[in-house]
Parts: sequence; structure tokens; C-alpha cells
Amino acid sequence: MILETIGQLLIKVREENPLVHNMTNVVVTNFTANGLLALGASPVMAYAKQEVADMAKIAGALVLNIGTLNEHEIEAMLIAGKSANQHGVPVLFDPVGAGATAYRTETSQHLAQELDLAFIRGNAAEIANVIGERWEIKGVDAKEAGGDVEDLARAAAKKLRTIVAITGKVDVISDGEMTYSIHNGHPILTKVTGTGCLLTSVMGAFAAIANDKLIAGAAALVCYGVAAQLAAEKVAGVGPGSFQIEFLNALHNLTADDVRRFGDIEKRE
Ligand code: ATP
Ligand code: TZP
Ligand code: MG
Ligand code: MG
Repeated sequence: MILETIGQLLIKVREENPLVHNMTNVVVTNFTANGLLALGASPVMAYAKQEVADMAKIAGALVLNIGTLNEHEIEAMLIAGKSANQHGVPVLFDPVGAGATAYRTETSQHLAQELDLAFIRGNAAEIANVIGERWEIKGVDAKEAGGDVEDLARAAAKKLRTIVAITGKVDVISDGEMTYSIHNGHPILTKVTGTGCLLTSVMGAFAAIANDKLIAGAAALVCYGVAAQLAAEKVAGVGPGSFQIEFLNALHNLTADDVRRFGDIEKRE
């Protein structure tokens, strides 16, 4: 039963407290660190090209996020990513805003080509643009999905030879052969910036402690979505400010039993 496995992985994250090295954007840095701590992982942010290779190799996962990219950071991401690859540390990539500008699209494609990525997570438009298909994107937010998201995830996973997670109202994760869809989450997540970025880092925490990376990614999506549902219920009718705080509490307090009761995941082939 997959929800049992997911609950066990949640417990394992807390037991192992994996170090997650984040090279992320200036908007979400604090929220990402607090979200990882709340879940039971150990965050570190490190950017200097003089140290990123050393940090990445001792981490359980490396998360690269181009939300506020610049040329120095991209240079450092390549150094960190190559070190992680050499030392068997999973590298996760969040192509924030791919498709919004040529620089973001080209940088995403370059990172995906140069590095051996364990996962890419983004909205449908970002993932489409990384594989050279045009879907509309407004700044860093997806417009309504304009095609079949499961087909897109499968195609992107095959083309990029990695696991691809596409999130939105429904989340989809695929390694190109096997695909899962996850029906957890809550619309209020779209009213707090950084909930996608934190999710990619949470996937890093699960990738750090699990051998089966597809199940690890699916576990992160289910746990995150269930935590959001529980938090939204607690602050119903209040607003995104209270939700942001309650969501950290929910990540901290989430149990295997919550996952069993509220997890909604479907195998799609
Ligand atoms: P975007 O910029 O398009 O908002 P993002 O990088 O912020 O993308 P999301 O797709 O918003 O990432 O995913 C973050 C979390 O929000 C995921 O857990 C996802 O399931 C959830 N989510 C997003 N939209 C909805 C929705 N309409 N209903 C329920 N959950 C949602
Ligand atoms: N601008 C550049 S990065 C960023 C914004 C608003 C944060 C995006 O975070 P998320 O998790 O993709 O909503
Ligand atoms: Mg969002
Ligand atoms: Mg995003």
C-alpha cells in the first residue's frame, strides 16, 4: 500500500534529518529554511563558488532554483551540481519562470543539459519551456494548463532522462515509464509566494533518504498537499498570512496516520 510507504518515508526524514543544500531565490530563502526545519530536515543556503562544491558533496540533496538568477549564481550552480553528481548526491532543479524570458529558458536548458538531474519540478508552462515547447507563462506563475499534463510529464521525463514533477491543481510525477497523479493540496497555496520553491526543497529532503526516487518524489507531493489541507482547514476564512504560519505548523505536526487518512494518490502507468 503506497500510503503506508509514504508514511514510513515521512518518519525516515525526521529520523535522518537530511542536510539539504539550497541555492534558491531571494524571495523564498527564509520560508524555505523554515519549511525544511518544520518538516524535520536540515537546511543550508550556500552560494559562493569557492565553497559550493564542498557543501554539495556533504549534503543529502542539492536544490537549484533560478527564481532570481544572475550569472554568478548560475556559474556557482554548475560547480555545485557537478560536485553533487560526482559524489552521488541527488540534484533537484526548479526552473522558476522558464518561458517568461529567453535568459530563464536558455539557462534552464543549459543546466538540464550539463547536470545529471534527479528531479525537475515546476508548473506545466515551465516544464514545457524547458523541453522547448511553448506554453504561456505570466512572470513566475502558470496560466491555466493548456494541454495534457500527464503526457507532458512523461515526454519531459523521457527527453531529459530525469524524474519530472508538474504541480498545480493536480500534481503529476513521472519517470517516463511510471506516472502518479496526486490530488492533495489547497488553492490557498497559490496565495503564498514560495510554496512551489519550498516543495522542490521538500522533495530534496525525501530524495536524500529514499532509494526509490520516484516514490520519494510522490511521497513529498502527498505529504506537502496533506499538510496544506490540514493547515487550510485550521485557518478557514482567515487568509494567506495565517495560512503561511499554520502550514509550517502542519509540516511539523504531520503524521503517518494523516498521510494514510487524507493522502490521495493514483498510479497512472
Ligand atoms: P505557480 O508559479 O504556477 O504557482 P509554483 O512553483 O508555485 O507554480 P505550484 O504549482 O503552485 O508551484 O505548487 C505548489 C503547491 O501548490 C503544490 O503542492 C500544488 O499541489 C499546490 N497547488 C497549486 N495550485 C493548486 C490548486 N489550485 N489547488 C490545490 N493545490 C494547488
Ligand atoms: N519572483 C521571482 S522568484 C519568486 C518570485 C515571486 C518566487 C516564486 O515562488 P513559487 O514557489 O514559484 O511561487
Ligand atoms: Mg504556486
Ligand atoms: Mg515556482
